[in-house]
Amino acid sequence: MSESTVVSNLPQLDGETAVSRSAVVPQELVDRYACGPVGFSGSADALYDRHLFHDNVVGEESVNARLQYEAVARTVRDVLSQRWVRTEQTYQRENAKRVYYLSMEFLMGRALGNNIRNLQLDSVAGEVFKSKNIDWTNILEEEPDAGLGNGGLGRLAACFLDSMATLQLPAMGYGLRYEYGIFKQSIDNGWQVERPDNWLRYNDPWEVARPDEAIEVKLNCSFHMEDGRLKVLSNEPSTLIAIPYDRPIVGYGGTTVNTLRLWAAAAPDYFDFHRFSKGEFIAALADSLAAETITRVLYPDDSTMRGEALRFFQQYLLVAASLGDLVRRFRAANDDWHAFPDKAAIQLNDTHPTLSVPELMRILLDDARLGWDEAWDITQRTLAYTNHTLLPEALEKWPLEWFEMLIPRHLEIIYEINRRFLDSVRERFPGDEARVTRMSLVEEGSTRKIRMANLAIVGSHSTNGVAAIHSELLRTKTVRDFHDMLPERFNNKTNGVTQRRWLLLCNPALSAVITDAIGDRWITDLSELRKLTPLADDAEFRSRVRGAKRGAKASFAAWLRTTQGVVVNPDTIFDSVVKRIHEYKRQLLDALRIIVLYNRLRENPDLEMQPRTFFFAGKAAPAYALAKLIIKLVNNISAVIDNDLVVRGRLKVLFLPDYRVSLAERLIPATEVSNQISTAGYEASGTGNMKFMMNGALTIGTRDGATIEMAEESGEENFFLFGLTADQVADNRGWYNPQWHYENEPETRAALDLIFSDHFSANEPGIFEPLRKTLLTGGDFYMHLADLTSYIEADQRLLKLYADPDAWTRMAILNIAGSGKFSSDRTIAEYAAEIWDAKPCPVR
Ligand code: 26W
Repeated sequence: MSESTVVSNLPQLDGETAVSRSAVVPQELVDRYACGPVGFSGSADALYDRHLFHDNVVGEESVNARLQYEAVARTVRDVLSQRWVRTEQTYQRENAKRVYYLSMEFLMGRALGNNIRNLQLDSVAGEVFKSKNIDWTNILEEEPDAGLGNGGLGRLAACFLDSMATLQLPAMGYGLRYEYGIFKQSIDNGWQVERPDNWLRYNDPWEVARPDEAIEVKLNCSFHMEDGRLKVLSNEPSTLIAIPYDRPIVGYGGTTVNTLRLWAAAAPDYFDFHRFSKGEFIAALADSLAAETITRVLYPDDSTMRGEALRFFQQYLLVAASLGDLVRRFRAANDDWHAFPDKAAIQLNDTHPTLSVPELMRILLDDARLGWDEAWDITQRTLAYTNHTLLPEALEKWPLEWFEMLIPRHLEIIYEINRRFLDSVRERFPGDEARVTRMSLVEEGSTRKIRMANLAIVGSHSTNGVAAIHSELLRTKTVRDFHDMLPERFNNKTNGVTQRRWLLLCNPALSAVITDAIGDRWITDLSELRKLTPLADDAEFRSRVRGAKRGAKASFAAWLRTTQGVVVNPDTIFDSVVKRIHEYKRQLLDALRIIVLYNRLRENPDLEMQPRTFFFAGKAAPAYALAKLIIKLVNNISAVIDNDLVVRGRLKVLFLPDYRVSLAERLIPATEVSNQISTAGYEASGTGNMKFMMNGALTIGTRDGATIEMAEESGEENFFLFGLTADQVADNRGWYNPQWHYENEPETRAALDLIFSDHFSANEPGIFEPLRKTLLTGGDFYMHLADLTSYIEADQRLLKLYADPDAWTRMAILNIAGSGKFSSDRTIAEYAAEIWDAKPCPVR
């Protein structure tokens, strides 16, 4: 293949041509190594070969799929590397206002397919694969998912990076380079088993270490290892080093390549110098392990805030390193500190990076030597906070003593912020000391704590929820006192997902059907999908959409058979619930629905019922015993149904282990029924719901999170909504009695009795007893039983529609057509305009 093929597939930048790129290098060297310092001047084949044999110093006999993957990825990185450099050069030259997205989690998934697609290198890559006899699908499988996140919040951050690059915003993600991402889940005898996710075992071809840009982080304590555990010595100040590892974020079209900068903790070279000189050379070096421990592993909890000091250190490291880095960048181009809010917008992804408030104040007070009022004004105008959960148990509160031990200066600053803030509360609400206590940044009690959400709201100019109902509940319930006082700070930004990964990349067949019908502008403007509305009545188009869905089901079934030896029938209805396992998300409600259907078939084997396959997938926090029991229940139901001759072939339940981005990319296109069944008022937004919708699944769900807005967009008549509303849930709390449903609803009772009779646990009697407390005697906090009957009713309506393929597909098309609002491009455009005041800065 010629070099011009490769180069011409990328949009040319001004003054940049294939010739001028290669002209920089003497032709002799180009010929010998076939790679130049600017762009690349050799053919892609040659680049690939060079990486394949030279990077890992191997001969032909050692080549395997992993090495091929690495070589392909490095070749792609060569292609984008100079655009990446150029992107940063442009931002610097223009001194553009930057957006910094601070997040403890980035659930990126795989990069190779996405980068090739966004660079529009598909055809070039195809040629290389052909000429090198590479099996493309195998190669993609070699890339481990970058699983640096738990679930929705981390995946949202990843979608946002894609949208910010595509919208050409001068944006950067800051996170931590965990050596171990979210644990790998396997299932043993129905139970979840966790294994470490050693995703960096092999060289990661995407990351670029930049030790020369390391940041020193000063602490008021030091660390060392004792019996394999991290020990803290207070009042012994020390320094940690944060080393940045950059990953490219390729915008669609390949012009903008932004950066995700992940920090790894390390000990400085002079770490524990006295111990070196006292002759304890080896011991001191061994203790440098202690420093590296800080970014060793992602905390796998997304439900409860656990008081882990190491997590607090992680948060401080992220904040201190990122702010140190971005302030250095600001200072390199600006003399006047007052310009800071015009040059930087910092978004806090949940409260996890809230230490940014005192850290930025410290920088402005102690380093810049500004007065308090100026520093405070700059801090507030720069920072903005997104809340992602209404669950009180997930709201972060950190013990005051940890601040004292690690960052006493920050505590001093927080006290002063609080003093001034509470004065203003008293001024506004004289005599209302109860309110003052509620709003204080400090929670009194046996262990005093800092309330991170309060600190984030007070220290920023914007607080947003992630769907309309969620933002409303924030304002009226969760942080109502703050809204009373500072209403102008509150706003909503309904979540979205990137259609590049969640439609274009993961569902090529449906993408082609859509593009054939309305052109490809939807790839960067998802509202274009509205043009599909009239086609819902076009029989030819319906049949194409049906064909794409059928194809995706067949490929998913084939993949399950070859990779896990599981057989599912693509002629059954594919029905999915995939998300973290949590009581409020109510996977248990889905299990009860299935048991009701199962009972109907057992009672009346001649009953007509379309055959169905129910997919469950999701991880439970390792310490969340009930969530793990729910996984066990689903697996046991699955096994019992498989062995029951009456229902075999009509109902099948499958728990897919190790739910992750790359599994979602296969399952979502194949799904026909999307379950979004959280207790109304508890799911902040949901984003899986949107991915299913744009892939032509119909939603059966509650009026919660963004599902409400999805139904608004497509019309409620095209949704299967059921259950209590958030208001009804709140109003019924006082007198709700699950026992009533058990006593008065025969099918509810039969379903529960079947569980408690050990029908699904014949060899493990009694294991599901804890569910009795959850669902019956303990009050059923998430109101499963209140919604079960209406869930079944909605399900029956859905089955009736499925029996009419034309009517079903028509509705699916109307759903796709209504999904345009749920692009993260729309969400990011709103953040940029309404929170960040950030403008595109095209790379030149
Ligand atoms: C204390 C540990 C911890 C860690 C993560 C607590 C809470 C979290 C996250 C806030 C949980 C999360 O991922 N929330 C989800 O955020 C998505 C993106 O906004 C929403 O779509 C989901 O509804 C919300 O549950």
